Amino acid sequence: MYENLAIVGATGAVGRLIRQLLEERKFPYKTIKFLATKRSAGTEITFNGETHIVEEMTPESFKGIDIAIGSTPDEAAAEFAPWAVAAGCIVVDESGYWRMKEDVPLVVPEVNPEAIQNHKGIISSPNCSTTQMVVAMKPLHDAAKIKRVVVSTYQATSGAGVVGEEDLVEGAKAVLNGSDYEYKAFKHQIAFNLIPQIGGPKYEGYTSEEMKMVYETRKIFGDESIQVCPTCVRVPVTNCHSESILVETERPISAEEARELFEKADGITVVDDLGAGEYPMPKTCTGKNEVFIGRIRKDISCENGLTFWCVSDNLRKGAATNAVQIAELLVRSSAAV
Ligand code: 2RA
Repeated sequence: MYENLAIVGATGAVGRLIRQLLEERKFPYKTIKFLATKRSAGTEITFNGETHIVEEMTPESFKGIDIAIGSTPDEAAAEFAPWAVAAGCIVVDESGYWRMKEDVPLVVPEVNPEAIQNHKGIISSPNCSTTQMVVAMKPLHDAAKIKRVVVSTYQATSGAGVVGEEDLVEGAKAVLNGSDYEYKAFKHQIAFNLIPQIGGPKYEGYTSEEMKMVYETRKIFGDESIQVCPTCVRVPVTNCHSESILVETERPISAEEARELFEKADGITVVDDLGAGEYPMPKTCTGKNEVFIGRIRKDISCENGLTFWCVSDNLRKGAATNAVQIAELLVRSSAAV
């Protein structure tokens, strides 16, 4: 039984949401502790009506812990995960550090839940832009094998942390007031603007954020032949990433068939009535755990193409919700043994 939990990075924006989700979803546990770096240790938090003091994470923190859910910067994840594994704990990690390591399953429960069986102590949750795309791809891939994906993202400022959101709000005020504002998370003004760069240059003119969508998608589907051409753009929206996705499948899929497949799929809600002006938007999807799909239509330029619009809360399904769902899978699998 996995019943002793640790939340690592408990005071960050995603850490806060992980706590909220554990409460909302009545996650079963016997003991729970909250860990963070020295800077946030000592913070008082309330969880399920009880007060806890956030502890500084050390190698000793993980003794007796069964599952640690971590949402920390990469350097912290590189440090704490081996401590936890050495103590016999399973780590569900939200950072980018472990995702592409060979012995680390990269898991989205709606897509490859079976991959958790192969863990050697660490299970990774993908980058937010990948997670919502693979949930959307899954029913189409199962039905007609996706050969190629062309995706453009419209990524919210919360993906760059709390400072990203501040940059949008304070930057917008400065533009309207005609005053100056020094952007902290972004190289350029994000208010009333779009920035077609997320991450640094990585490969052949693609950014690190874009290449995550290529490599992580292939790893999650266990299919190196899937071709992905991404363009990632930061947009002046506080929360929820949106994606325009075009897939090319081995056999043609009609819009009607795709709508039926999406409607039956786990974790997807279809909102698709163009005439009534109904489609997913960041404003309507924020605070929700599902992946929302609309504007489902044939690619009129290619026989086997299908295109649609996909929106999801990047801090929830793109981060906290996916990590908590992986921990739920672990708990269910241990109960089944
Ligand atoms: C972003 N995908 O939106 C990143 C966060 N992991 O910047």
